[in-house]
Amino acid sequence: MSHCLPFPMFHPRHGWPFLLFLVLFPFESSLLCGHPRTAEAANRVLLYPQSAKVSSIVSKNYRTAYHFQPRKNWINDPNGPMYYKGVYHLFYQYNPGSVIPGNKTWAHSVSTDLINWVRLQPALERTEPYDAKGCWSGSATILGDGQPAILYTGADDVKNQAQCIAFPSNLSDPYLREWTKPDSNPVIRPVGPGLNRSQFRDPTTGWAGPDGQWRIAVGAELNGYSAALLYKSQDFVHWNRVEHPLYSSNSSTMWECPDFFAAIPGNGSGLDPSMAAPSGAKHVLKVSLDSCDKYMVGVYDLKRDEFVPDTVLDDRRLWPRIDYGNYYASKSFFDAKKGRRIIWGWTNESDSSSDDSAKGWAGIQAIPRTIWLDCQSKQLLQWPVAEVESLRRNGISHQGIELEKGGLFEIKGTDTLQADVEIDFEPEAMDSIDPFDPSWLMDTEKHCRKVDASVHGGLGPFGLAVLASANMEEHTAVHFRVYKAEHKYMILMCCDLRRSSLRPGLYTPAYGGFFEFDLEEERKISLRTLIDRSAVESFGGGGKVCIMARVYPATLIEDGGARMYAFNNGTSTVKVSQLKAWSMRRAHVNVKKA
Ligand code: DQQ
Repeated sequence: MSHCLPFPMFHPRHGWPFLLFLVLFPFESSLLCGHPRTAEAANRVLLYPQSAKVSSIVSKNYRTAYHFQPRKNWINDPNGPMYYKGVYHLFYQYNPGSVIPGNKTWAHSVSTDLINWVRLQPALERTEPYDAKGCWSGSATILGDGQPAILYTGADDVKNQAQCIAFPSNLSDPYLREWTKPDSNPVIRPVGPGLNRSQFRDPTTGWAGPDGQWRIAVGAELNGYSAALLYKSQDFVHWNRVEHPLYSSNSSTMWECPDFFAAIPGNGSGLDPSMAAPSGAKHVLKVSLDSCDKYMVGVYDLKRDEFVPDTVLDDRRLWPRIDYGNYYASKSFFDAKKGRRIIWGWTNESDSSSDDSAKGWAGIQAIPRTIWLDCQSKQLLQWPVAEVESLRRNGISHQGIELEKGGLFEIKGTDTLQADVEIDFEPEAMDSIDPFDPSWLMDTEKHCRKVDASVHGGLGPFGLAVLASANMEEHTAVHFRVYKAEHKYMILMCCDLRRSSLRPGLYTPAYGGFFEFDLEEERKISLRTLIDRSAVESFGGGGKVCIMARVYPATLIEDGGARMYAFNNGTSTVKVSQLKAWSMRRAHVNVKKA
């Protein structure tokens, strides 16, 4: 297997060759991704960062046009994504009766292109004593005989969480409309020394071990620490816990939604978890905590049946993230149709719960992304699935725009509320690059607040301002700043929401992440941003840092006349060597019921 070709044969970028639970909980707020403790929130921690009560706005302009969302009500985690008989399936945590969490149901939609979706009846509802308090998150696995199976967490009336199974009632229905919960449920009970029975959930997709047995991991609190517990089964119904976890860490107390998969470094193709991973494959363990999704790259030691990270970082603030913005509980799957791995992630509303009541809906899924491992096995790269490009129209293109210090270039000719923008920034000179301080890595958001888009740096800030009002009083800035570290360049990518809306009291962090970049070799720093009304989803450096953000600009309510600019506020001139932008059509998302 060849690794790290300049363009892998199958390269995802270049196509195919609530304010919830006001828990008095001992989280350190500094560890929450993007949630500084606000005055309003001083005595409480919001599990899913959201604005304190602000004046409610009812505007249909905030509703996204091509991101996945149900017609109404509350949505959270993506569950059990899979491809079966020509159809993509997405299940998701859904409250059918309200815009706040509750009555945890597996809603179900199907698609043939991952962009346009038809809604079906719910796949799993709380019907049994073991899931009386809801059908919580889980995964789908395509078993050896091609039959899909769902493993989900059932929560009962006395706070036990147990893993339960469901099978399609009719395998010849490609929509898999009906699911049956067998009498053998729950198939994994919360038993065993040190296991917290109410912190035991979110089973992964199964993978086949060298002994032919299925394995899954379950997120848990074990002896007060986070663990991905390992279970084995011959038939996917009878499970035994392996004595040791797949991986555990004393750096936190519980991991939600673990995701575990194999990947070949530098190869955009995904690997089928029901097949043994080829030699040279690395493994990735993703866990959800601190309101964000973090991951480790390592190897799967088959003899010990353990995940061994290449690097163990004791301070979890340093763990790389799937996304540095509003993105949680992600779940990936192997797309057998196109041989790629795709990841889904939940993005909650960051306006207030009273806004959600007024809008009648809360939560979206980020655009499904192809996900693969870089050549050095250091980090995951992500890119919107190519299918999203089918929504593009009215493309415009510019080359060679010089942006001197203070330079602003208005991008005209496309819809500014629904757009896909790709820009390559090329520094003209490399002589005024500011030095990098590794301590910034501990709190990238703090650093993004400091290096505001309007603060002149050496090389940067340069980037894109979207959803901007005519006088720029309101805008969302997605920008880069280049630093020189010892023997390498470090690039900071920020998505700064502090001026995203003139509405007072909104939760408006400045999200940020760093990536290493071979600036001398690669020269061009790329940015792709998908603008979808209240969603601004950005991919920096070819998908090295991804930032999903929710914004609620007044501009959008008033006249819909938002503007879009490329800008440079660094001392060094930056050339926009290529700028392409498209309007994005509205997708058919859950409008029709099958
Ligand atoms: N959401 C689910 C849980 C999971 C959490 C419940 C993560 O299963 O741990 O809706 O957002």
